[in-house]
Amino acid sequence: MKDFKRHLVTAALPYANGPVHIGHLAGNFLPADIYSRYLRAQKKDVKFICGTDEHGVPITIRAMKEGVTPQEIVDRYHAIISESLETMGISFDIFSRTSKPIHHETSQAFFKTLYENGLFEEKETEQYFDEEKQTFLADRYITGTCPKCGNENAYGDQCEKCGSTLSPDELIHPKSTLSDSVPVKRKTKHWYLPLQNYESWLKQWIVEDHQEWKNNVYGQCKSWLDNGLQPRAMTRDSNWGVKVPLPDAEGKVLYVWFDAPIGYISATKELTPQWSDYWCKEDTQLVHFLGKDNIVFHCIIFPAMLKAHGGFVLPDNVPANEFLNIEGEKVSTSRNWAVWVDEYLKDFPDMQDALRYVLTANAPETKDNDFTWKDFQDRNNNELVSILGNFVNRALVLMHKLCNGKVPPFHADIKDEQDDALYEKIVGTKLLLQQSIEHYRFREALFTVIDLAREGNKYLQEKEPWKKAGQQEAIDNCIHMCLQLSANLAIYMNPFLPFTANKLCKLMKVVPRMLDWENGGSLKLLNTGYPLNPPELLFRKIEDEEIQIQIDKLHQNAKQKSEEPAAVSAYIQPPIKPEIQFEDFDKIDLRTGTITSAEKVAKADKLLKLTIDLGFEQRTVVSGIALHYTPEDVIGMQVTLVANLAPRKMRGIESNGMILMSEDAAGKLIFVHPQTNAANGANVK
Ligand code: B3M
Ligand code: ZN
Repeated sequence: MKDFKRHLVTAALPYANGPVHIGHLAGNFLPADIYSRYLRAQKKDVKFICGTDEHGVPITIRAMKEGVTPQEIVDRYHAIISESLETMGISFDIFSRTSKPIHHETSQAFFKTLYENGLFEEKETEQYFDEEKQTFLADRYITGTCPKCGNENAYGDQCEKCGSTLSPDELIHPKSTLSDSVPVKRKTKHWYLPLQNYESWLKQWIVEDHQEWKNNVYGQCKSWLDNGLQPRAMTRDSNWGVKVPLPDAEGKVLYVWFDAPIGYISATKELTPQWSDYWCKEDTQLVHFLGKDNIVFHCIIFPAMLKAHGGFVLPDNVPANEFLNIEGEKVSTSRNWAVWVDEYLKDFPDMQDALRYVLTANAPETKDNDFTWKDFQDRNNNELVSILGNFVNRALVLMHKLCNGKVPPFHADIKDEQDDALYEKIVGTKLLLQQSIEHYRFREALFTVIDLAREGNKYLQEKEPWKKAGQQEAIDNCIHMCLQLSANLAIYMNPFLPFTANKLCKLMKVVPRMLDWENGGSLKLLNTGYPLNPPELLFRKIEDEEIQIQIDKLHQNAKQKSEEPAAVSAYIQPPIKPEIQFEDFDKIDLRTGTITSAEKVAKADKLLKLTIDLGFEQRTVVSGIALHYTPEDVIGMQVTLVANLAPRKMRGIESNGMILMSEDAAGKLIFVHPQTNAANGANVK
């Protein structure tokens, strides 16, 4: 590895719109943690940065569905996510959140620098608009068919199926996720980053200078660049997010993928006054860990922003992982087809390392991979328990049984080739681990650790100290080697299985400092004659019943979710319309009336034809409430009518007036009518 002075490791900021699942661990947090722990064990200067991503449409959609504020959502899930990740031993130096003022200030300052240097293109364009919800539709507010892969549930900014980055205009048959309606186009102004201006630089920086990046990352970036870059809006119409720091930007916020990556910088600022050493000095290694759906934002858009701003380091590597499927199916939070980390921790308390092990062993490092509970049980029982745990336990048990519970001396005069071979393996493993970890091949690294434990079992089996009664020196040498090997295994497993490494330190009565990487390969980690604690099992077997419970739970949860009432359509308070004078309002003539007849309008699934009794006349009104009410529902209902609205033809029927409707948090239309029965034809003022 190039000799960097300091290391900045980031893990993609999880949206604070729900708990984290094991796919997040496997794809993003675990590899970042393994890498950070490895660097720390080498006593490198490391800052491991993360936090929750608290803006953007995923948050507001969740808030709308629950009828609460976005702040309530992000407060809830920031707490759940940080608790889950901390318990899993993801050792961030800071886990911040992008709703903090320091992040707003940092993002706004970043935006202002680009703006003041004239690096944005200010454009008024036609954007999709939901007339029913009175809001512009960007990102996840709009869905449609992906033009690249045909996925019918692609979003306005991204297709989660093929990872393509999209714009709403590219969607085929777009529709609003807020009201299911077909959106119209409306003018709005935004500030665009002209990515095409950075295309040749990005080609040089990635295609020429970073050919060592993982194929899945390099390939996606190259195809992106080969297709040519377009200007990308870096602001949105919303009232939730980092406000655009410009005077003529009321109701506009920064695009979440503009502010979120700046969250790495603001969190570092929050962590240390020396933040600029990490972000602005060339001898810092910046490594971004993430899932494949975030590659373009971390390899193309954020680097272009950093380049435009100037003065920041660029990522040395972006070792993105692919996706982890569950029991052969893609993780789906909407179908609740996921293994939630907080639930795992409740069902398998103190078994963090079992999950860390299996998710690393099965990590989707080069292709999508699959997690099954059966495989989880098999790897735990056949690898952790039977190979690693079994070897250490035999070494400790035999020490207590054959060497009075103390580390026996090593008699060099009877050292043999088996001892030499095992020592070579211990030293060789350290070099292999360094190679694998520094190339972000964590699965390979973990298998190297297990292979070394296998060698220990083989060595024990060949030496058979339990059959060497009367040959104490031979017994001493064997147990001595096995104990020194156990100590080396603690060092080597530590980045992957920190809980077990620390448990092993306690059993061997050594301080955690022994886990420093430089101690790996030594046969002097445990002092001769030193008493060790009584052996304890490092891992426990997982029984079939436990696994069956998890499999049933997964299917039951998914069933429940599908039985749940369709998620309520999103609700959003539309912005207040421009101010009017009282005289304007006074022109409207509002009356109460009673619906005396109602019928569906042919070939118009949203319309009902109503007859409304105003006392002094019967009025025909066509109303768009048929998706919410049947004719039977509304007969006899008192309504408030706009009585002097110019007549208009709807599906060939002349409609004279309009009834007033509001809606509940679920987006269901509800009548605005008198609290009790008013006289038909009475004024409403
Ligand atoms: N929150 C997307 C995601 O959770 C986004 C990552 C931001 S990293 C700056 O997949
Ligand atoms: Zn697609």
